[in-house]
Amino acid sequence: MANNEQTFIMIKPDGVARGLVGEVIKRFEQKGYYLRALKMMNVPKELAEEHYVDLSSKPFYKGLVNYIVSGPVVATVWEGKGVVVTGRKLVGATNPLASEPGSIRGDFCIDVGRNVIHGSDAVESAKREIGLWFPEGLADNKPELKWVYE
Ligand code: RTP
Repeated sequence: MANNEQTFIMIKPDGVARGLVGEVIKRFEQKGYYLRALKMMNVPKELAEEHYVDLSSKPFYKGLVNYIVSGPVVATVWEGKGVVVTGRKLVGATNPLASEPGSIRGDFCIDVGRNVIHGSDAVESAKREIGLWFPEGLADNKPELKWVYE
């Protein structure tokens, strides 16, 4: 398993407004994952639509896009062994009422339409999303992580 696997994690507008940015970053950092990129931004509607294009036929799609563009988000890329699957565990189940306590959604939210955070669901979707949110590319001056891996 590659130590340089990447995932896209976005703190949604409710997470930013509620002051949960530090909490999210803390949880990924304390696990040992490396914060590879981070930016705070207002989301153009076209970007929100493209990010969630697979859900465009769902009844909640319009509301979902409106939610994502409603305020600033924090877009991040995290790197490390198994970060896609383990990142989803740190994030928790889509519906916060079904998310395990100890996960971010399990600890900090209630409604599926205000579930604080997004995490890529597969390595391939992570690649697509990182390309979409960071078209400028990622800095390549990563430090050596010699205390995390054997
Ligand atoms: P995300 O992409 O945000 O990490 O969420 P996910 O993979 O856990 O869930 P997905 O099924 O891809 O849904 C994307 C986002 O759409 C909103 N949603 N609303 N009202 C509803 O029934 C409903 N279902 C999903 C949530 O914000 C969910 O995270």
